[in-house]
Amino acid sequence: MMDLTDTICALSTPPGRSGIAIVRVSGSQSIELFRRIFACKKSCEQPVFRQALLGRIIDPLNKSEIDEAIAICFAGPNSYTGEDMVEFSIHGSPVLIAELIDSLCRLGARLAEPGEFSLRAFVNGRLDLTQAEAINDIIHATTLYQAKVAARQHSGALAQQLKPVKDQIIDIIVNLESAVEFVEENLPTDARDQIARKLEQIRRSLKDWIESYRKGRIIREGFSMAIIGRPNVGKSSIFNALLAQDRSIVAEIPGTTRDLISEYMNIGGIPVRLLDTAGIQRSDDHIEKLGMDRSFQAMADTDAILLVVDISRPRSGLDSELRQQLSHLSCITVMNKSDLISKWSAAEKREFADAWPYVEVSAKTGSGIEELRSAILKGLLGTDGIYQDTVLITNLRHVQNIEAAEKHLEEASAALGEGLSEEFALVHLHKGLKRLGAITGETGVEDLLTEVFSRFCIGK
Ligand SMILES: Nc1nc2c(ncn2[C@@H]2O[C@H](COP(=O)(O)OP(=O)(O)OP(=O)(O)O)[C@@H](O)[C@H]2O)c(=O)[nH]1
Ligand SMILES: [Mg+2]
Repeated sequence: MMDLTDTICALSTPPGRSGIAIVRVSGSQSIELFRRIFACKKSCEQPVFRQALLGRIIDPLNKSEIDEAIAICFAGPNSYTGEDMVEFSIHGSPVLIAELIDSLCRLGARLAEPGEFSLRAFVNGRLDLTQAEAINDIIHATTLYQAKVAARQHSGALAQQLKPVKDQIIDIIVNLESAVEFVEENLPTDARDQIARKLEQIRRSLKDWIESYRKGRIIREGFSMAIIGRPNVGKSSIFNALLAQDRSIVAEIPGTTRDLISEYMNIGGIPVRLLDTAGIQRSDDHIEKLGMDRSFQAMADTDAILLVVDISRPRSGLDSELRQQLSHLSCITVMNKSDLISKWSAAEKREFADAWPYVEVSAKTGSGIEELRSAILKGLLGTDGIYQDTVLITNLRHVQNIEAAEKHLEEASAALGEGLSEEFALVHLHKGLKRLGAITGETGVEDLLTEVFSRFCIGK
């Protein structure tokens, strides 16, 4: 475990050359280090906090100037980490950055471990765990939508939604504890029923969150989608149309695409790995067969499938075979070449798509491609991807804690239903509450209960 009492320093901007680089220092020695390394016209002895100071970074060994810089000092606890902090903005030259960091370390600072600034912010109560995790998600977001979802979490949205649920559990615990402490007999049946109903309601909220994890994971990690179909139906053309670039080779000759081609794109702010595949047909050609094996592999591995058919040609047995093979999955049927006269009747189209959504497109003219994007989002998220106000669980650690909490509430409910002593239910309620508290990294659930109980007068 790292020593959280040290003063730490690190480059906070990306390594390499840049106009400006920011080196941050945090810990009790920060201001002392600032005094020893920074020279400015105004006295640096008593820096004004939160004000940009123009000055020079001085090498502590030979007193020579390292660079002109701007420094901002923050006094704890009103800083990102909650400790005294200094931010130096210097010219973004790797040699200058290395020299400044070396000098800070020579004067007693230590290089920060990854995430240590945020860890300190958490330990010092500046952030809860979900907010700290959200910072990481914001930094690693590859689309604006991902960044927005993470920003909501950073603003404490998840913690806010958890709070009323935890309060309700605390309420139930308080009722049961007081029954155990102060009532001679067990709780009457109708009081038990009332508690069971409340527990049911809480479990429903938890289940909704667990359900939202699938969507949340898609937003956080993106998803993969394979374009599947017979040769020549226009898979590569649709791939290119969705990417809005000529990435895959398109030709009249069936069997043009022989290997998987993958490319990243962004649909409604969600990163998507799109796969163009070799057309599936009966073939004795060795290379074609290898290509098709990869198409089948892609069908098994991806999160979503677009099954493409060519409606300018009569429906073929192979289309139906493929439809049959994929029937256990949820796909989107893409009826391509809608710019040509359709050889499929409306009834045939509906029957083929069956329970799947279908979109008519023309990869050639681009018509229907936007509808296809919306259908993809709807298929995955159940909405057209427009930013919703509800909290999505995007993190595995969060969902695991919620699942565990839900199980404990179920056990508590069962114990009450079976007429067991209140203590059995209480054990599970405490465990469930602890798991919800673990999401935000809360340690003081017990303290909270003590506080709640302190409000009870003894005779009650
Ligand atoms: N009229 C029309 N032609 C299209 C459309 N989409 C594709 N094509 C044509 O259909 C032929 C096959 O297109 P591809 O995109 O190469 O088809 P594919 O499914 O990738 O074929 P393979 O890679 O061989 O399996 C090409 O000549 C395209 O120009 C469309 O919407 N309308
Ligand atoms: Mg192709």
